[in-house]
Parts: sequence; C-alpha cells; structure tokens
Amino acid sequence: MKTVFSPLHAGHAGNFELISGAIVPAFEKPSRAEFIKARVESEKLGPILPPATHDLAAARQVHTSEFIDFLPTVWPLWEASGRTGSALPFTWPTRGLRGDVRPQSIDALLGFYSFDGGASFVKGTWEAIKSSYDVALTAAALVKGGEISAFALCRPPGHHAGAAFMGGYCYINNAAVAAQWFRDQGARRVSILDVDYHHGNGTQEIFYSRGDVQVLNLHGDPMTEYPFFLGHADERGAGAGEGFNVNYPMPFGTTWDAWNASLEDACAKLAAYAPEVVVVSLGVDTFEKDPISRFKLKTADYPKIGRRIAKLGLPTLFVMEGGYAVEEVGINAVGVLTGFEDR
Ligand code: OKP
Ligand code: ZN
Repeated sequence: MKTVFSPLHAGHAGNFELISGAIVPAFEKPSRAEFIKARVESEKLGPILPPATHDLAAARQVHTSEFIDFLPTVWPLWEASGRTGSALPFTWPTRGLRGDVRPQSIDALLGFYSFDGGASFVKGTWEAIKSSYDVALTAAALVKGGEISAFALCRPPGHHAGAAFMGGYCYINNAAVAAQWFRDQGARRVSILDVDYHHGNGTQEIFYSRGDVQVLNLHGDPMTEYPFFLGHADERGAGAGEGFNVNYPMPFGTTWDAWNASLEDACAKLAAYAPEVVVVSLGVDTFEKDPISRFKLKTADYPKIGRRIAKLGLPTLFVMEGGYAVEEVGINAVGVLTGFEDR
C-alpha cells in the first residue's frame, strides 16, 4: 500500500489546549505523524510519496468558502493584533447569541468559526492544514487511479471540522473532502467508516442530509465523551439522507468483543449500501493506553480491523485521524493497514 506524507505537518507545533481545568501542551503533536511514518518504513508497507499541490476547490465542496478563506488569514491577523502565543478562541455564538453576523476582530472570528478551543494556530498551522488536505487528495487520486487502497498520513486530522467550523484539533475535514472528491469524479455512492474513538461530528454534519455518502461512526458515547453534543444513536440522517447516518456510541471501558460487534454491524450496513469506494477515518485512540480516551482495544486488535475492512472487497482510502499514545500510534495504525493486506 502506498502512503502519502508531507513534512509540512511539523510546522503545526507547540500548541496548547485546555483540558480538565489546565492549559497543557496539546496531545495532538508532530511526533504522532513521525512515529507513524517510521512504522510504515520499518514494516515496509510500501513507498512513501509526497503530495501533489491542489487548489482549494475540493475543500469548498464540503466547507463554506468563507470558512476556507478564513483559515489562511488567522495567523497574519493574530500577528497583526500584536499577539505572540497560539491563536485560540475564547467566546462562541451559542444559543441566545448572534451566530448570523460575521464579526471583525480576530478573537471573535476564531470563536465564530469553531465549536471549541481545541483547534489553535501557530505560525506553521495553515501550511500544515494545507499539506494535510493535499495528502488526502493525492492518496484519493491513487485509489481513483486503480490502487486497491492508499494511506493518507494526514496531520492535522479532520473529522471534527464541519462545513463552517473547526475544533478538536481539526480544520479541514480531509475524509469528507476525499469522499466528496470521489463523488465529483463519478463515484455514485461513497461510504465513510469512522473508527476513531471520538465521534466524527464534522463528517456527520457535512453529509447529514445526503443519500450519496453513507456515514458510519463508532465512538465513545457522547453522553459522557467529547465532542458531547453529537453522536447519539438516534441521529440517522435527514431528508434524502434519512437512514444513511449510523452511530454506534459505546461506553467507557469497551473492549474488542463489543467494539467488534459494532464494526460487524457497520460493515453489514456498508456492504448493503454497496458504495464504489470506502473512506476510513482511521483513528487509533481506541487503544487501551491512549492518554485521552477510554476504550480498551489492544495492539493485536488493529490488524483484525484491517482484515474486516478488506473483506468488504472495495477500493479503500485510509485517512489518518487521532491516536495519542505516541509510542504505539505507529504500530497500531500500521497494524490496521498490514491487516488490510492480510500480513
Ligand atoms: C480529536 B480526534 C479540548 C480538549 C478535548 C479534544 C479531543 C479531540 C480528539 N480542548 N479533547 O478525534 O482524535
Ligand atoms: Zn479521536
């Protein structure tokens, strides 16, 4: 399997986040991608290719143009306002406030275009976001070109980013961009299988009213787990999308057998939908030692995930999302991919 990777992710470094009442270095850090790349190499998964540069047209197909145009302006506006540290929002237009008036100051704009304080900017953040997007589209083109699978080693991740908001370490929704790109290239139906520990709220929002992209999501129950405000089992899609959004919320402590039962059900629904291509939002923060997550999957479980996805017999694009146990993130992510190749 070919991997697409860009070193430009590394400029997105030194970010902070607010968690459990403390401001700490962000768990989403450059070494994650480096551990994964090192494991791709040591396991000889296949060649590692640089991304081709793409314009932002594909991003505008799933995000609003206003939001996409905002992202590259964040750091220049932040610097122009005299700030030095990370650009972070602190106010949001929640219920009872005006979400329909685009404000002017950078502090207000950061809140206007986000749902939490989890997507911060440093100097190199936009270049990293853009490279992650280029990685996803380049890997998608490999699959479109006839490869049975490809691995988009994206960083930053994307599945929390919605049509007009960032959050949860995510800015552009790489998996949604790729799925939409496959549609625009002529695929009649596309499925997105999101196995990250956290609910892919952005992906769900983007495709919620559509029947041409099926979205299946396995994740921590939002009653007790981030992102809290989406991801319940009764969210099944709307209008033409009715029945094409499927959520599998699971409790803290979930181990392989219960998680796998959800995967089996999701794969049955996916097979029944008969898409022309599958996009996997590949998070490995379901791992028992993940520092911010509460499922109990073991390293030996990850190849089984890959094997089950391969059994679908469909062209498959793997898009990297979460996974924060940096020592094992490479072993587990590449375990899914070698499992897919049944080795
Ligand atoms: C991203 B992905 C907010 C802290 C809450 C955010 C977790 C984001 C996970 N400042 N934690 O789904 O792995
Ligand atoms: Zn996650």
